Formats: sequence, C-alpha cells, structure tokens
Amino acid sequence: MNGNLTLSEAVDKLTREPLDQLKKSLMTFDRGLAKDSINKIIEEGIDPNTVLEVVTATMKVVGDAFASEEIFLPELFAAADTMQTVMPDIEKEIEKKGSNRENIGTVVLGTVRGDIHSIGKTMVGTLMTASGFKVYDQGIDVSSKKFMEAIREYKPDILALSALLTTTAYEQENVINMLKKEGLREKVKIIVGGGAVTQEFADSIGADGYESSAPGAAELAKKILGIKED
Ligand code: B12
Repeated sequence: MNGNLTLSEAVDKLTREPLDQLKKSLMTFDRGLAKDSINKIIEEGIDPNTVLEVVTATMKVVGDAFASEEIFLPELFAAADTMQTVMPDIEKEIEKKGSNRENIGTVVLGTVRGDIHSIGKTMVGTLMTASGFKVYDQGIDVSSKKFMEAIREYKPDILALSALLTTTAYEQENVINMLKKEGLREKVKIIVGGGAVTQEFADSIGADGYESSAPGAAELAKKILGIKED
C-alpha cells in the first residue's frame, strides 16, 4: 500500500474518505478516529470483507514500520489496541451477512504454541461461523497436545492453524507430526494460514490447504469438504 514510504509519509497521502480515515487511525494509533470511521463505514454500507482487507493490509504496513524500526513495541501494541476497537464492529457486520446454512461442518481453530497473535485467527473463526461451520476456537499459544485433545473431543472435519511468526510457523508441522503419531492425521483435513505461512510452506509440511485471508479460509474449507456453493 505504501511502497517505500515511511508511515508518516503514507498518512499524509490519505484522503478524508472513511476507509482512508480508518487506515489513518491504525497508523496513528487513534482509537477515537477508528471508532468514528468504522461508524461511517457501516453507515455507508461498505462490504465488511473489504474493510477486513483494508485493516489487514494497513496492519502489514504498521508491521513493516516496526520491522524497519520506524516504530517500536509500544506503538505496535497501540496499533493492535486501535485495531481491537473496530474488530467487533466488523465481526458483527460479517455475522449479519452470514449464510443461513448451519452446521455444514465442524472446525477446530487456534494459533499455535509460542504465538499470541489472535486477531486474524479470530476473524477466520468469524468468517467460518458466518459460512455455516461450527467453530471450536482453542485460542492462542495452543500446544499440539491441546489440539489433539480438541480433535478427540469435537471430531472436526477441519483443523485450522494460524501462525504469524517465522519461528512459530514450524509449530504447525509439529501439530501435523503429532497427529500422524497418534493415528489421527487421516481423520481431519488441515488448513494453515497467517502472515508467516505461504503455499509452498503449507505443501512442505503436508497441510491439505493454505489461504492468505479469512474469507479465503472459509471458501477453502468448503472446497476441501466438497460443499457446493449456494
Ligand atoms: C498486531 C500485531 C501484534 C500484536 C498482536 C495483538 C493480538 N491480540 O493479536 C502484539 C503487539 C501483541 C504483537 C506482538 C509481537 N509481534 Co506482532 N504483529 C502485529 C501486526 C502489526 C498485525 C497482525 C494482525 O493482527 N493483522 C490483522 C489481521 C486481521 O491479519 P492477519 O493476522 O494477517 O490474519 C489474516 C491472514 O493472515 C489470514 N489468516 C490468519 N490466520 C489464519 C489461519 C488460517 C487457517 C487461514 C487459512 C488464514 C489465516 O486471515 C486473516 C484475515 O484476513 C503484524 C504485522 C503483519 N504483517 O501482520 C506483526 C508481526 C506479525 N509481529 C511480529 C513480531 C516480531 C512480534 C513480536 C515478536 C514483537 C516483540 N519483539 O515482542 C511479538 C510476538 C509475541 C508472540 N509470542 O506471539 C512480526 C513477525 C515477524 C516474523 N516474520 O516472524 C510482524 C510480521 C511485524 C514485523 N514486520 O516485524 N504483534
């Protein structure tokens, strides 16, 4: 979105349109502006999936500014806090748009061990619920053992694993290996995602699918299970 611009240069280029103002609020950690812009966005009836895309892309810009040391950990937390003020509103809009189909499949979802990034994972759960899946969200920093126990308890069709750190992406492979060891691998389809994951990586660890977005996750799960579109 910002090419090689710094965060403040990117902010200067934004217009007064509500989506741009939402971007600005995330880049300047302004919770009041975030709330005002999300209210305008909802009033204007902008598609919540588009809003989610904008939030994800903007947070990537914020993350890049953190990586290049333009901002530091307190600002990263402040941006995350600002994002958290609008996520429930986006979720509500997605839920309203949700399909009436219920229980098209069961999903166990979580962010893998060592990783506390929750927001993208939670959006995956919301989008999958809105598509008619029953989702059991195990939360963040989830161990292979906890995933295994959840699989025994809920017997899901899909296991969805999220990882945002390069260091924790490998934990997804540990989960898959543990399921193989316990004879559970063939009982569940595994989809992986999160900023640290690519299609190539997903293939290399033997996952059944990868997607880069939360709406994509729901579509992928339907495709893997052979569920036809409405
Ligand atoms: C917000 C944030 C935080 C917040 C998290 C708050 C929370 N409650 O989640 C806080 C401040 C706590 C944080 C902490 C850290 N963070 Co951080 N963080 C981010 C940031 C800026 C945004 C993440 C986010 O929420 N995006 C918005 C959501 C909606 O998007 P998303 O998570 O990508 O999810 C979408 C898709 O990926 C996909 N998806 C997600 N999960 C799944 C699962 C499946 C199955 C599928 C199909 C799809 C899918 O769908 C989602 C929606 O469309 C990213 C930057 C980035 N590029 O993402 C850095 C980033 C991930 N963090 C980073 C780092 C380094 C850290 C810390 C190590 C910093 C530190 N020194 O302490 C710690 C790690 C703590 C830990 N052990 O986990 C790095 C990771 C670098 C790397 N490659 O390993 C990033 C990339 C920033 C950077 N460029 O340096 N972080």
